[in-house]
Amino acid sequence: MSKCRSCGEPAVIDLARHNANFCAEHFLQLCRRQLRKAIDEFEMFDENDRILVAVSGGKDSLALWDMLIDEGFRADGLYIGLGIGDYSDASGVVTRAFAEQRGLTLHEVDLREAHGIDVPTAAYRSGRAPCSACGLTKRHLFDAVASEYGYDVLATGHNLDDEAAVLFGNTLRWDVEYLRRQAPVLPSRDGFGKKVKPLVRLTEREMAAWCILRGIDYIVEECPMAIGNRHLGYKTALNAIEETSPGSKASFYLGFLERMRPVIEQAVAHDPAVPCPSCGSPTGRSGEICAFCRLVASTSESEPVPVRMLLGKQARNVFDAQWGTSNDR
Ligand code: Q46
Ligand code: ZN
Ligand code: ZN
Repeated sequence: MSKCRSCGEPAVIDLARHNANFCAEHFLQLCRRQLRKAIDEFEMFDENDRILVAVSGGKDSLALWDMLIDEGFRADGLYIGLGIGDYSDASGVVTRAFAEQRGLTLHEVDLREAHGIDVPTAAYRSGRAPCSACGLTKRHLFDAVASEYGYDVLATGHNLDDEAAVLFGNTLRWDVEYLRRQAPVLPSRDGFGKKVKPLVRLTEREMAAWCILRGIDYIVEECPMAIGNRHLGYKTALNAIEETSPGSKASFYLGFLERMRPVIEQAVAHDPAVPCPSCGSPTGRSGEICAFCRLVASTSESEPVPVRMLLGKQARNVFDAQWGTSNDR
């Protein structure tokens, strides 16, 4: 049996990118160190800040919330009911259970109750890709809730795999504007809090292991809208590279940040923020109604559209196997 690099006791995990094995205690310690390093290196927040963690019920966001509390930070949760069929219902259940078991504060927004829309319906009626409608909705609600309750920082559970996959996609398309803004920290703007990604030095597999070792129940299924999408394809490609060349993913993304940091910081510092005349959220352009308000205005009167209607054949098969075949799902 392999031994822990730090103490020589039996190991519970091998981490090829560190070329080492670890016991539970020293693996958790390594995760805490990587978290701290990201927080300090990018000056994300300190013990005085009030942090709002966007939690989805998945391993990354629950692990992040757990780690921040464990490290003594003041962190509350925000769960958004996106209306993505049974997936959303199940993710709400595990998120609430996590908060209740630990006596933590969880804010909740149900998109349909609060704004009369859900992600599948908004995507279908507006012709937007589901993740695009979802992304702009989440960004809007993160800002709105953080500013309503006066949080200093909004933290999301994006990990190294996520960020490397986004970087890979942006690089394949040479999307310079996105590359210039792919930062683990977006500074606060006009009363809207800072946004941070404290897990950028930790992988998806490490976060799953964190949850298992800490006894955290999380929703294992991916969001059905993600099945077969480009982003997952980029992750698969990077995993294949990582397999033969451990550490490639980290050096690709963290190397990018190291070299591009001055360019990125300058780009995000000068992003314009003009309030939307309808909801007050920051938008890029003066006098224009923001994308979220336009989405609500154009789709809130529509009949709900089931998730299955938005899925391609392959995704529908996976979805049916996970959640059943009823047409109203
Ligand atoms: S929840 Fe939303 Fe993700 Fe589902 S619809 Fe896409 S963006 S995949 S993180
Ligand atoms: Zn050990
Ligand atoms: Zn608006």
